[in-house]
This record gives sequence, structure tokens and C-alpha cells, in this order.
Amino acid sequence: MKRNIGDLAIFGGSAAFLQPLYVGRPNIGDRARFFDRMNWALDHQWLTNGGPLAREFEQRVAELAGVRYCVSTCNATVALQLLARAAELTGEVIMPSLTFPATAHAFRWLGLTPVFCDIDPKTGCMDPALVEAAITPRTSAIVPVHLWGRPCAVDELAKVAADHGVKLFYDAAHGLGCTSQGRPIGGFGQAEVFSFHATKVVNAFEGGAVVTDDEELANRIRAMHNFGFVQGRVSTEAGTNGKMTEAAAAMGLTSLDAFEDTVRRNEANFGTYQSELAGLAGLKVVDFDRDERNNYHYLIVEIDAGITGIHRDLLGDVLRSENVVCQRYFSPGCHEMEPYRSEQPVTLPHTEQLARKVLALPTGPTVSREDIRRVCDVVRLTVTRGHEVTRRANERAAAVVGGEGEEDK
Ligand code: T4K
Repeated sequence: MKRNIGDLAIFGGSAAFLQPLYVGRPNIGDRARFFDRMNWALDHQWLTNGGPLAREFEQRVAELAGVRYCVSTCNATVALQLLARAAELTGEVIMPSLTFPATAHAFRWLGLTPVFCDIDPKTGCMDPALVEAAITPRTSAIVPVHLWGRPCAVDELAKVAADHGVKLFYDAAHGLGCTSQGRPIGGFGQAEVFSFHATKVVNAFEGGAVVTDDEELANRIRAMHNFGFVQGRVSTEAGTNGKMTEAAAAMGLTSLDAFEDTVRRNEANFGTYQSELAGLAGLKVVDFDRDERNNYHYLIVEIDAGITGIHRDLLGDVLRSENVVCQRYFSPGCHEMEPYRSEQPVTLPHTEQLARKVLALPTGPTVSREDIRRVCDVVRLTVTRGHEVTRRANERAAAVVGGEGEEDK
């Protein structure tokens, strides 16, 4: 246990962890089961193009999402693009800036214009009133993000979309297994997109899926993700190659088998973080709505530098020195990154404020209660002595700059 700030690794103490403790370790599940599935695929020499494992994966994702159709893809970025093409989007697409850049890039890559909308600071998701205000005659769709698996204001957004005759598609990359008013994420809007990247609550190495109840949309996406083929090798329109391989599906199915266990462990970890960090002025563990089903996959803390005297970035540096590889999900917002920053400068006060404060800490089945206690030990010491840690870090930085100056002479 570290008692003094001199014990922190950033100031010369020994690191709390010998090996890096990561955010987003893959949830692999039963390795033997994965190899069984791989052997089955190899034995049958069927490796891709809508094989049986990909079909089984789609069925299980559709069940979990409570929808009729699921088209698996090579990743969620391509899934968003397939959706945009299949729905014939044009012009502007309204979306949050507080998200992974893939949300914006997917549409921008197709020549569409992402229009960034500010969030409701209470939820981190887009504020429906601001979405409505952002609609123009060029708007063809709204793409909200269920940030960190917290559902958006789905009823209000559905009303805005219907009132203005624009499409509503959700980026549900974080939302697998979560609900809003008891209804699973996956069934909102005309379609939703999941990610099964290695770092997600269910992983397929890389993978994604479009889920929907719209049969026509699903069929069109299925064709488009296989070069535009419906039957045989005659394309019906310009498609692409966005298919999920059988190896990815084998991983996805195995990770899905472990899903309930993963969520249970995430929830227990969340409880440990909450109790270990309770009562710490200026630091909040972002909560989940306990009346809903949550996957507890992203453990987010908000640090208020005005109260703690320490900025989120310095706390991040302190933790990384201890071998705790935390992540700034999601900072800066997309509107502060290129190409958007130069091409369409905009100010989003709530997004900017929250993006400056958030930090994702390690969780998942491979992170033990003892690991969390040690992480929180560092966080508590650093935050309660925030002013002192900041002063000392500044002094050290000044000394380094001064030292470099001496050498330059
Ligand atoms: N929409 C939203 C809202 C998203 O968050 C994302 C992706 C997308 C769309 C697009 O989905 P995909 O097209 O990727 O399916 C990671 C993921 O690459 C990205 O998929 C994810 N969001 C984002 C939130 O996180 P990075 O740049 O942070 O990844 P990386 O490689 O730095 O890894 C993050 C952490 O995970 C590290 O602590 C190390 C650990 N890790 C990573 C990999 C790849 C492992 O332990 N094992 C691994 O295999 O983006």
C-alpha cells in the first residue's frame, strides 16, 4: 500500500503492478470450445462467405438483441457504412462528438457530413432537443451512440426522427446485452450496429453486426456485404466485402458463451470500484441505471480538477507509471479532431467539459478484486493529495526543461 506521494512510481517509487493491467482485455471464454469450433471449420474446409458458424453467431446476437435479423460483418465501422449505403443516406448525419472516431469516420468516408451535436451532461448521450435543433433540409439520419452501454433517450429521439421524417440508426458498439425500459438495445430505431472488436464485451477478434426488424433493409445489407450478390455471382448493385469469417464467428460464439459470466464479473468489479472510491471528493464512478440490464463493460470515472486539484491527464500519467493502462474514452471529442476540427469548427460545451474529465479504468473477468483494490489505492492517494501531486509534477517538469536548457548551452 502506498502511503506517501513519494511512493508513487511517477516520483520514483516502485510500480504497483509488475505487468500492465489493461482496459479492454478480450473476453475469450472457454479456449477448448474455441479450438473445437476452429477444428470443425477446418475439418469442413468452410472458412467464410456466410458459413454455419457466422449464421449461428447471427442467430444468437439477434436473440440477445430481441430482433428478427442480424447480418454479421468484419467490424462495426463497415457495418455502419453498409447501413448508410443500404438506407441511401445523403447529406448530413447528426451524431455525437463524444464517441470513438469510427462513428464519424464511417459516414465521412462515404462522402456524408457528420454534424456533431452536444450531449446531455447527465447521460453523456445526445440531447434530443439539441438533435432537433440540428436538423436541416440536408439531414438524412440521426445516429446516436449508447455511450459506454448507457442507453440514449430512445423515446425522445424516435419522436424527433419521426416528426422530421429522418432515419434513426444507433451506434450500439458498447450496448450488447443492455436494456432501456426493459427492452434490449438492438431493437431501437430502424437498425442498430454492434461491435465485436477484441476489446468489446463480446469479441470476434474483429467483428460487427447490423441488427434490425426491417427485412428489406437486412436483405439489402446481406447482399451488399457480399459484393452485392443475392443469388449466384451476379451482383444486383455495387457491394463490398464486409463478411465475418468463420474464425471470427468461432471466437464470437465462444465469447458469447461466456457473456453472462463476463457481465457478472464486470458487475462485481463495478461494485468493488464503487466501494473503494466512495466518498472521494471530486471523483465519481459513473453509475448505471440499476433498473435496467447493463453489461458493466466500461468502468468510467469522472475527475473534477477544480475540486481535486489534479487534472484527468495527470492522474492518467500517474496510473500508467504504475502499469495501469487506463484510457481516455473518449477524449478529445471527434469535433476536436481532424478533419472535422478544420473543416467544420463548432463548440460543444457539455461534450468538451465531460471529455476533459473521463477516464476508463481496467475491468473485465481477468481483473481481480485485489487488482482493483491496488488501482484504487493509487487513485485515492493521488486524488486526495491532488494539489501536491500536481505541484510536484510541475516542479519535476520545470527541472527537466531547466536541465535541458543547461545542456543546450
Ligand atoms: N463506434 C463506437 C462507439 C466504438 O467505440 C467503436 C470502436 C466503433 C464504433 C468501431 O468498432 P470497430 O470497427 O472497431 O468494430 C479500441 C477498439 O479498437 C475500438 O474497436 C473501440 N471502439 C474502442 C473503444 O477501443 P483503441 O484505439 O483504444 O484500441 P487499442 O488497441 O489501443 O486497445 C485498447 C485496450 O485494449 C488497450 O488497453 C489494450 C487492450 N487490448 C487491445 C487489443 C487489440 C488487448 O488487451 N488485447 C487486444 O487484442 O480502440
